[in-house]
Amino acid sequence: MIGNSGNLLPHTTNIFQKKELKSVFIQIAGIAQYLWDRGWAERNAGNFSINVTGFFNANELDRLSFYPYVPLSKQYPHLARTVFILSGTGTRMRDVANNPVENVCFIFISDSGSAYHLIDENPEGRSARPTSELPTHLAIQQQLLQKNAQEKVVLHAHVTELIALTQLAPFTTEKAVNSLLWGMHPETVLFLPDGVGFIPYTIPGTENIALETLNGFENHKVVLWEKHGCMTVANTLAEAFDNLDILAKAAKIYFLCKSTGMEPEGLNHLQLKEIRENPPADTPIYKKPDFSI
Ligand code: 2HA
Ligand code: ZN
Repeated sequence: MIGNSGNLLPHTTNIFQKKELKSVFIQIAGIAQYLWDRGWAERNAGNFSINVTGFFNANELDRLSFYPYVPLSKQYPHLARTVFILSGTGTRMRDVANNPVENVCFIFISDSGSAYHLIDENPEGRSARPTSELPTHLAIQQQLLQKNAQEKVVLHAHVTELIALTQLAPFTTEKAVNSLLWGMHPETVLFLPDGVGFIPYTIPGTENIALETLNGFENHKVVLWEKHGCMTVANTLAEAFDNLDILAKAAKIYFLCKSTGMEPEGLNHLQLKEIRENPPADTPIYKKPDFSI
């Protein structure tokens, strides 16, 4: 890392205390607590990124380029001059819940998109560094911007129920896992009509998993990482949690049924088609059905 630390924004509010971001920090604390409570974030598991560029004006963005400069191993041209809040590497989700300011970091992507500036002005005196899954987060965030998508949040968690599902050979294809998840509860197809992408086991934290995950997000809002966990994109951290919660519920129903020694019936093709075509009027994020999967 090169460059100065010190307080380089003497006449502006500390970035961690920017009042417009207060509600974002409240949501970070709340969702981190849920992830810990659900057992989906053991030790330092799980991470997230939130594109908060919209909270800054051009002058504020200019000042962020004075902070320590950290080269990236890959260039992200579409992320030039964007600002992200990221969970810190090695931080525990339960600590993020108790003290988000101390356990997240802000980065500002350089003009060329080949480096980031770490906004190391944490008022608690310790600046977290970005999550080990930074390459995947940046790749997905760039894909979202390129698609002009509304989603600003990428969340990774070790959702136990979904990891268990990917340990079972019959569910290690996209078709099989979606068919199972959709069949277990009507709300799965309602809220996740495009289903999930499935990435065969790959080493975490690498450019390779980033690339594979990117492919999965071409057509899905959630991507399962075989035997590891899942990644989701959403407008807010709360909605990102909802996506995982819906899927965990479906997987749990499957395991509960199996624990009786019997096979669940599942919703049939016609029942699923009916839900896709006639969603309840109050379904908040229903989008046009896509029958191509
Ligand atoms: O943040 O979950 O995949 C730690 C992890 C890496
Ligand atoms: Zn993980």
